[in-house]
Amino acid sequence: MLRLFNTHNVRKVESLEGEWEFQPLGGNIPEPADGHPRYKMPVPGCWEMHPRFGTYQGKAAYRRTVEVAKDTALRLSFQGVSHTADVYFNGNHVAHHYNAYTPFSAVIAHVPAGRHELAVEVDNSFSEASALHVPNDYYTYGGIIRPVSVEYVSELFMERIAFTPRMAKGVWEADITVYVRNIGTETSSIQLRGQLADEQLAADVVQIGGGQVKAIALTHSFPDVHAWSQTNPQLYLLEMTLYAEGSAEPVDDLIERVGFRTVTTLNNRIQVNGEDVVLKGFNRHEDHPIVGASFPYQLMVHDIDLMVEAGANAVRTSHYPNDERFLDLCDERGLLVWEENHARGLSLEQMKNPNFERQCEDCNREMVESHYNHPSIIIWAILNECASDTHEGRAMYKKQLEQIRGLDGSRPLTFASHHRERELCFDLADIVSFNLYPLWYGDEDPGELSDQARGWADELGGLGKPMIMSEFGGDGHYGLRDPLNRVKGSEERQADIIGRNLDAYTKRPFISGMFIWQFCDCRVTEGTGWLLARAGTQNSKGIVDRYRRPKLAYDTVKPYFRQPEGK
Ligand code: ADA
Repeated sequence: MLRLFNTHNVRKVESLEGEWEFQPLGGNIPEPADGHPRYKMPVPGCWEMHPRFGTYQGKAAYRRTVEVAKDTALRLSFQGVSHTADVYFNGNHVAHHYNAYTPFSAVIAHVPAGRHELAVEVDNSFSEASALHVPNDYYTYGGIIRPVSVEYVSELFMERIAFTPRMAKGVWEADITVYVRNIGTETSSIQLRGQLADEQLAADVVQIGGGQVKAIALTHSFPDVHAWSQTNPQLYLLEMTLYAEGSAEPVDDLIERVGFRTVTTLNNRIQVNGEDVVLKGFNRHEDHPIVGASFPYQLMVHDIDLMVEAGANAVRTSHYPNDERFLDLCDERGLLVWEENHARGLSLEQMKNPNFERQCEDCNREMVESHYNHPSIIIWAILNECASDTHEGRAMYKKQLEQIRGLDGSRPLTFASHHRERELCFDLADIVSFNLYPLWYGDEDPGELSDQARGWADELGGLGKPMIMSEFGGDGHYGLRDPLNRVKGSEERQADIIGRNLDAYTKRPFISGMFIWQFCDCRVTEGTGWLLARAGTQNSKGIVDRYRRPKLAYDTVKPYFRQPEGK
């Protein structure tokens, strides 16, 4: 399953899900003398699922054939390869991509009918070349972890659609921009037509030069549509079809699924469709003991069902862009999403890695462009707990927030900070967000600390801005029960900590959101130093364990999350 809805009727799309040939390259795993890969590996999947490669970090080659029925141009679409990919088609290098969590594609202009070889060299090792995937409090799996597909495209096709809804004098309108690519050598005249709900859309004839991409914009009113909201997540299919000028025969099509909603931050609060909301939910890593980071649809559903059952109305994609199908589910369920770029806890020294800024800016662009149309995403964020307390770090925060604002002016921006009164970047964001762990990393009272945090925000550039408690919680080792002493690490203590945090935050009107750290326990990098504090090489602050078995804290959450708004 590539998306939770059909994206094409004209363009032929084939999933490349299945068993690919697999061969680790280097490391202490012998390579076959005949050069023929020795193993088979499911795609999508993490190679850590294989009994021989549970801890393998390094390079590996995936290989399969692709049957092409007729002469065509192909677009290879990769939703996520962890963490660096080099793609070869019949031995020719056609794509390079860094970052496990954002999609990329490769277009091959002239492919004759017949059998072709597709090979992907994947690398999940840590090195100077990788500024974002570093030893960390989550695990960098290896493999082609998200879906891959091959699309038959003509010389002219639609790369993407950006849908921006707004309310104008009580009627929903939308700006729709279609990015059309011409991989031919000649200039072509094209026309776009489309429909959404019962409205027919049409753009004027446009010329596109050979090798160019053209953004074709149209604006339309939709008087009869219903808003997307948490309680009524109304979705519509936006179908665009591309024609050569004067022809009735469609050349290409692209179907997006959209929702009409607005997000604002007025008077210290966050609004969806003008209504104040308080975000109550979880930080969720894409991590599971059986599938690693490569989630099948039903396990995504299971996570969302557990979060909604606990009363959550929001989820933070800590600390990277998520699988598009998970976001599709959030669109359908009315779950509000804080999506963020890929970074966790990078020091200024790490931010000075010569690859850091480019890798972040690539991630930001790919995240916003590929996930732009999800109504559930109401906040973009960057650089969790990085060096926003330094002037050099501030320059990078400023540049990235401006980049994202330039890509999308319709959503508020934030970043999660743990720098307290040393924070230098609150003035750059629309929402101020704090990662604080009262009662776990210190014995401060959650209420007093959040009052103090509001003070820091007001003094440091966050005055009048909504405030989110973006992380709080504590370890709770599944099965470690201690009803008498309730020592740190027991389920009882974790429940107590989360309960006291929620009790404080739900009583404070100046808090517009709270995300428990974290939804599920997750595997972390086996390391030294602070990582040694992760018993069992996992972060055990989930309110469910890695197998999604609820801990005592799971029930603690319910009365606070299910509390009616505004109480
Ligand atoms: C930080 C970080 C999280 C996690 C958490 C913890 O706030 O943002 O990713 O590492 O600490 O468990 O201590």
